[in-house]
This record gives sequence, structure tokens and C-alpha cells, in this order.
Amino acid sequence: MKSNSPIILGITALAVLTLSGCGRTEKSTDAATESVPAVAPAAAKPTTGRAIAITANDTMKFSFIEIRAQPGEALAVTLTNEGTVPKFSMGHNWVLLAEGTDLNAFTTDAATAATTEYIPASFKDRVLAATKLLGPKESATALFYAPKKPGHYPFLCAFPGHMQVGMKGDLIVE
Ligand SMILES: [Cu+2]
Repeated sequence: MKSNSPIILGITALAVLTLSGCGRTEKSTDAATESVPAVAPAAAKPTTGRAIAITANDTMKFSFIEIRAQPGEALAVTLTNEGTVPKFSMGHNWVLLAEGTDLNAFTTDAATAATTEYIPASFKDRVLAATKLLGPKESATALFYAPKKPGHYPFLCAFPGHMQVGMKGDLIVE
């Protein structure tokens, strides 16, 4: 009996911990989804989504700068580079970032991130979706779920200098 009591106590304590632990886990998961929208969309990608076709060319402009989506909607954003200037001096990509991302800080770091197609490692966890960097007449699609939290999520072209001349917009989740 002497040896049984601590074990029973231990099991009881474990059960209590497990029960309270469950409650806590559920709550913190919800909180994490709300405060860190970057994590949820990166976890899973849809196999298909509402098609949104954007073009860009040598004038360094996206064909439109506003996309509206419903929370959690599956989207397929296709960027086509209709320009003719070679990729090393006029590449384009489409990069969606977490709400509130400091775009100037992003582009500062992006300028030295040529090896990762101008998506800097320092901002990797802020990237919700992105296409590869496109040369002339190339196109690529980013498949992703819109964030579940309504808000304005910035997108831009990460090629050096392009955001500054206007290659940026917003995904508006509402
Ligand atoms: Cu560009």
C-alpha cells in the first residue's frame, strides 16, 4: 500500500493536467490563428482556387492593385510578365505578406536576396504566398488560402526598386 498511494496520486495529477491542458491548447490555437495569420496559410495549400490573373510589364506596374477575397478562400493568383526586358534587370514576382509587414524593411532586405529571388530569409515567416521570379513572357501561379482574419494584406513585387515605383497592392479579406 505504501508504494500504491504515490502512483494513484500521480495518475490523478496527470489526469487533471491532461484535462486542463486540453482546454488551454484549444484556446491558444485560436489565439495563434488570430494573431499570427502568417502561419495558417503556409500550413496547407489548396490544389485549386479562384483564378485571379495579374500581368506586369516593363513599366513596372501590376495590372491591378486590389484583390478582394473571403476569409479562408482558396485563391490561384497567376502573374504573367508581358515585358521583354531580360529577367536579371526586369524580373517580376508576386509576393503576399502578413498584415502590418514593414514594406520598406522588407525591400531593403530583399535587395540583397538575389539568390532567393529577392525574398529575404529575414522575412520568410511573413510571406503568405509567392510566385517565382519571372522573366519576359513567363507566368506562374501562387495557390493559397486567403487569411481567415479580415484585413488588408500587402502584396508586392520584390525585385529591387519595383515596390518603390508602385508594384504593390492589397489583398483585402472581408
Ligand atoms: Cu517587378
